[in-house]
Amino acid sequence: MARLSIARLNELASAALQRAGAAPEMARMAAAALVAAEAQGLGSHGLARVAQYAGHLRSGRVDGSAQPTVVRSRAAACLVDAGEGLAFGACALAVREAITRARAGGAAFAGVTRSHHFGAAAWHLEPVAAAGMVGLAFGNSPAAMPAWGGRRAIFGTNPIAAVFPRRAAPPLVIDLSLSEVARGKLMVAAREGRPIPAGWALDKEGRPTTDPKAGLEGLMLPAGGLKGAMLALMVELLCCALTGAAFGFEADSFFSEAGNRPHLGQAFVVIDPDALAGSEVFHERMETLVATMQLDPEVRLPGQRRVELGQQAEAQGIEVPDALAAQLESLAA
Ligand code: NDP
Ligand code: PYC
Repeated sequence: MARLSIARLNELASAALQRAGAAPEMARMAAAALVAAEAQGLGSHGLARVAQYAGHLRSGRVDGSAQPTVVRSRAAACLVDAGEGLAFGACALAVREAITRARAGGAAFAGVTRSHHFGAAAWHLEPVAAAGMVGLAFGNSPAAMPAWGGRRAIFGTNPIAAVFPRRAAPPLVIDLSLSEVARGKLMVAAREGRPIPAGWALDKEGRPTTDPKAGLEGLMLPAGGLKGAMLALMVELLCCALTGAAFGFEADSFFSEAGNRPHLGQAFVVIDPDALAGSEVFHERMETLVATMQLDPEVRLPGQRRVELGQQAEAQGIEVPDALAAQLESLAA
């Protein structure tokens, strides 16, 4: 294992993406998101994605010079075109727009179209919590799960996230894929030669498997069965029907360098508590629920683990497997 500082990892990831063709700002924003995910213990959406994004930039699946722009706009809603670039600049623009519009109108929806992988969904909501507002994020991804009852991959693993700000504590952050786990966890298990628990995936013949490579060739299982499949359907419609983006089944897998420009969609909702019961009431209600949950010492708050790991990584750097560190160095060199 190599221990590298956050600053060094940002330099390496950003250099690797620029070398593959990303404009400096696009590379910087993607690197910051991937390094933060790694720091917060989300290896499935962290440094391992640098090589994947670099491959997509090199093969033309991503336009490294794309400039996200607002292409449609009304008071409480807008649409951002990511221009086939990496997703992070487009999502940041959408979230900034949604915060401004929610401050004026109480709530806002911002969609993103012609986009790519947006990493860990909750990353995009940090500015929402910092602005004292509630945020929701949704994203679709290349098909990996069947519609309920089917055998063919139609929906992505389609993450959803929510942030709820707190006055004297880090926000509550809920962030999950609608498959039993993120597909990236199979990618990490395959790289480390570890089996996966039964119940995460089926092989390409439709049999339950504990082999991550077989699972990557097969299907992911929806979180909680029928209910995860219904939520994944809802995310496809929110992110694509409203924005014009491509459905999961229209996007080629991210796990191969070759393929189409995925044209995925993302959606963000921002709500200002002041427009409803008001901030005082919102914070009183939040703290009452949190305190009640914490009466049980075995309960931990979602998001807490990420904050603790992130602070530890800031202070001590991150341990990166030698092979991954060598891959980053070579992509950046
Ligand atoms: P997990 O199953 O690891 O976690 C899901 C949620 O449950 C998190 O909010 C987590 O909080 C919380 N949680 C887990 N255990 C506990 C516990 N014991 N007590 C309280 N809360 C708990 O997530 P997934 O594998 O489903 O997803 C991982 C990441 O992958 C997410 O960031 C997601 O956005 C991303 N993803 C991105 C995709 C894309 O296309 N861009 C596709 C799929 C996933 P905590 O973080 O604090 O552990
Ligand atoms: O981790 O589920 C996942 C995922 C889907 C697309 C890219 N990553």
